[in-house]
Amino acid sequence: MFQKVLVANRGEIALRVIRTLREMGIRSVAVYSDADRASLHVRKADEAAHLGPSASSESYLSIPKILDAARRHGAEAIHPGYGFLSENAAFAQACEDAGIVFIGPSARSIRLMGSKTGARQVAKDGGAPIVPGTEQGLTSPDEALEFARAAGFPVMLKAVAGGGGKGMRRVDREVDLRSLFESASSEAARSFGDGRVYVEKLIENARHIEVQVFGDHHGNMVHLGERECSVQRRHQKVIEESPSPLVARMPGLRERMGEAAIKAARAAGYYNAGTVEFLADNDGNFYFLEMNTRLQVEHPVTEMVTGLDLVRMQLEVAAGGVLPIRQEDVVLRGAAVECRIYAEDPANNFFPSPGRIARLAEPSGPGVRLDSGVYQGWTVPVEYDPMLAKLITWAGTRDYAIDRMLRALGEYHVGGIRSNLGLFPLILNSAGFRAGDLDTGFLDRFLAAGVDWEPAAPAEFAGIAALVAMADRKPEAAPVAAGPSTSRWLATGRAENLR
Ligand code: MV4
Repeated sequence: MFQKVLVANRGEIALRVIRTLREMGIRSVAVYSDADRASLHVRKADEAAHLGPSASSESYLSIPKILDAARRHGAEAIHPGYGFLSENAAFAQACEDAGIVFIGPSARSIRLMGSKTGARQVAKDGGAPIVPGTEQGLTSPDEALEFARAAGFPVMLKAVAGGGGKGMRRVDREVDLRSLFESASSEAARSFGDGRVYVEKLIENARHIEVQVFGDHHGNMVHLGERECSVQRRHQKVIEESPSPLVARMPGLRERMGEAAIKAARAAGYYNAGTVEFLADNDGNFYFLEMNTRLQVEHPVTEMVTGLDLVRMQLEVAAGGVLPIRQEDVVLRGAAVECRIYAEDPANNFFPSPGRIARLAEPSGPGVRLDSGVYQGWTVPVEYDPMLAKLITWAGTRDYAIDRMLRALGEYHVGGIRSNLGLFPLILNSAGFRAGDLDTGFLDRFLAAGVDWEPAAPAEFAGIAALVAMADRKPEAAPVAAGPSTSRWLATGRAENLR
């Protein structure tokens, strides 16, 4: 096993990886930019290397700076986390060329799956169902028109180099095709430096369900069940869960999706952790969408239901070890839900809300896991993704996991900046979510139906703030049990109890 590993990332995922390294007795090397001098991942690592200015291009995206840090600190391997360089084939290759182990798939697998048409070809050749469409980029809108006439409208134009919905256009009518083709192509060229576009039949009201796969360097591969990721906004996931409520009620569907995922991954010569994304409809039809060649943000829900540590497994197989489990050893137990906590204002069109976290109270207790990258007094930088933390709950059933999430959310307070914490109870308590009746349009419809963001009266806020400040100064002041009609604020903060 490695003795020292560099974590080429920041925030909660850097901390997540550092924790498993500590458990395995492996020394950790954090990297950081100017904006992250005081960040938690730097404090928690055994060693830290400064990369440079806050701009990602001069820090977390700089291949030479990261390799140089690994060399200087004597790290034998690099964990890329998610985002940044995690799906950069050139980085994986550069690590290999430098004699440093990239903890992930081969550069070739990353490259194969990075092209969306290439990935469709690989998945199809491997025997996984794909959405009807073209396996090549199109040279003109006429080719898209030809496909659309044969397959029928609506169709979806997508960027060959795509991902995250960029360069993607829904086309409902023949007359719109040419202009939408041009706008998809120019957006793709701007976003990816590659304007190629292809076309697929559009799957309406689909769910986004993804399968976790894991392979070693000896030809062993397992799937670790699925995650339902349909609750998203603008291609940003908000709530994920495992098992998927749809898959849980469709006999045999998990096995069919799992086998299809393994087929797609095998066809790419895949090893380490990977995720195969599918679109699924309520009849149990599913289609390969793309493969993510990294550890994903939402991996904790899979860890909670399988009891596995995916980062430990990543390290073991990257060091040449044999996968510690076979397919028959994988048992999904109970249910797990994850809420992504963002520094953004849901009442103001989800505008990012960076700044100082003046107040932080974190949930804990039975079945609660908090993967957070922040602390009270820290300033959330403007330069990076505004995700603060992931709150994950596990329980024996989906309903109990949701109840537990509501309880944990009630213990969670973030002050000084805006967060989306207030949104989750509304979603989790909705009839649609409770019923597991989800698709990728769920959250847009929920928000469009109108959410009441009326803040509490300012006078009440001032009173609360005064009591919190007093409690801070007199922590020894014991609250007195309140009667049944007294609010929790009054129960713990009554001014006359603060002696
Ligand atoms: C689709 C689709 C419907 N039909 N393809 C969005 C991002 C990219 N990864 C693929 N996406 C979609 N492709 C066909 N043929 C609907 C989506 C889609 C979506 C997919 C996953 C998660 C959220 C989504 C939100 C809107 C649209």
